Amino acid sequence: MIPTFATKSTNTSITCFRDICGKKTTRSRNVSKTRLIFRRMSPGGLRLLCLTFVALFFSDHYVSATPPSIILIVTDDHGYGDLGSFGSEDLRTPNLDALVNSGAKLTHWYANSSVCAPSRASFMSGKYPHNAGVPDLLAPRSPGVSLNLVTLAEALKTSGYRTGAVGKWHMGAADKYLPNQRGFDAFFGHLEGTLDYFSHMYYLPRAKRPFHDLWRNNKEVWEEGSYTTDLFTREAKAFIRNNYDQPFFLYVAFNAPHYPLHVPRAYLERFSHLDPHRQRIAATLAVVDEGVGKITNQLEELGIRDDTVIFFMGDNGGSNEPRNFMSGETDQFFTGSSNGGLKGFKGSLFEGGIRVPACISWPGVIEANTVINEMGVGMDLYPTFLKLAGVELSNHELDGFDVMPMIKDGAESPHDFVCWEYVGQFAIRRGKWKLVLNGKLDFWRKAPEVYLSDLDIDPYETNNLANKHPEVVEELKGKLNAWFESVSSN
Ligand SMILES: [Ca+2]
Repeated sequence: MIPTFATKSTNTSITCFRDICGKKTTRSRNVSKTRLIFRRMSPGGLRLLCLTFVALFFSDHYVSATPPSIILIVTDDHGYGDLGSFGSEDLRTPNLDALVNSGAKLTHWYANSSVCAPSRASFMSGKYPHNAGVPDLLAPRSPGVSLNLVTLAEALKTSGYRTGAVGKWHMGAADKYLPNQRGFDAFFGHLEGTLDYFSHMYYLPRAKRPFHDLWRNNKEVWEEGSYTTDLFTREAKAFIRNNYDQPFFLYVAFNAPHYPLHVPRAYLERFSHLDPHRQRIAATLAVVDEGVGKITNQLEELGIRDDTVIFFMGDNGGSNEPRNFMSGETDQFFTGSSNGGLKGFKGSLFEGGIRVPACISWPGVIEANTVINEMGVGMDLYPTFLKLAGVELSNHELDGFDVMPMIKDGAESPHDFVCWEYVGQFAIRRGKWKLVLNGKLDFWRKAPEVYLSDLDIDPYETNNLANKHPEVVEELKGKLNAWFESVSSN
């Protein structure tokens, strides 16, 4: 039950959502048959024949022959406005912009939470954070995504994919919750939510016992002095080189631009004209951008770019958390992130905390320069990727939907509505309406308790329409309350 704001509940459950828009589509992948034959006959194209037959068996997805490889690139605390292709005029992100322009730019893509761990748990499980067992941030060495769930990596691995994870995990660091235990053949990165970019020590304000946190599979490794973004790019490229002769799923989770925003001086100097906070974000993202360019170039060099789907998204909105808790800085808020004018920051359920830059690129299948303004959310990645892989979705209990019809065929969003809850804040978006209850602007600053916006005419949530449209408030409260009861019961 939603405290304070409860209205009469209904018996609606999240499983009903699927009944509303459980659409299927029939569409063949529009690729060159000659190229596909070549791919299958070339040394690099000796993909698993059994997967080819599996893919052909399922006619209602976009793959006509071999399932594509899938790369999911996630950035950390990346503001909606901190990308050239999403309106930034002072950052330089040519490689990410090229990726966005090569496929579909997703202007209304949401994270399932305004903080790291729940957001990631959702796309790894296909479920709302509460149903994934991770409704809140995870403390060090905590359990994570529920062990009774099949993770996205496990599902793809079962269907023949090689699976790799690089970068920030933060989906459970206790035994049994580690990447290699949750479906990844290979892992290189850190298990907790934040770390020093050069020493790779766990980095949290007032942490009494900092510890080292860099791992290759289940073994601790030491690369002190090497910059994490460069390490993760190196490892992503290596995974691709080692696995490109068969379908693979690679999860690349850059820890940038999460605080403490350490960055090599050479990159800082490129942006010396910006104020110090903005300079930090610009420099940190410049290294990420170069990494994305190197990863896509690796695909090109191996001749598999057209056979690889790349999905990119931020894990939550840009942050105004202090940059460096140990530096003696006294600024209360970091001012370097831009959410492109959206209201609020990381920690908030207003748009700035949950709407994130995102795109999907698949040359030859998704037209370049496509713009999708329909609503999608992180938990949709699970069913979308499984469908691309030729996996039957009816075998999985999911809260998300396959969004390829929305992206490829111009279909409406599969969601009648999407809900959020984060430490007592609640939000729901249904069509143009967005209701936030007990909302905050970040981790600290409160907003009016009941806040209704019409996103069509007011995307920045500047005008509270709660008093003007009480009937809409009550309707959305009812749906939100029913949703929260359904996820809380798990
Ligand atoms: Ca984050």
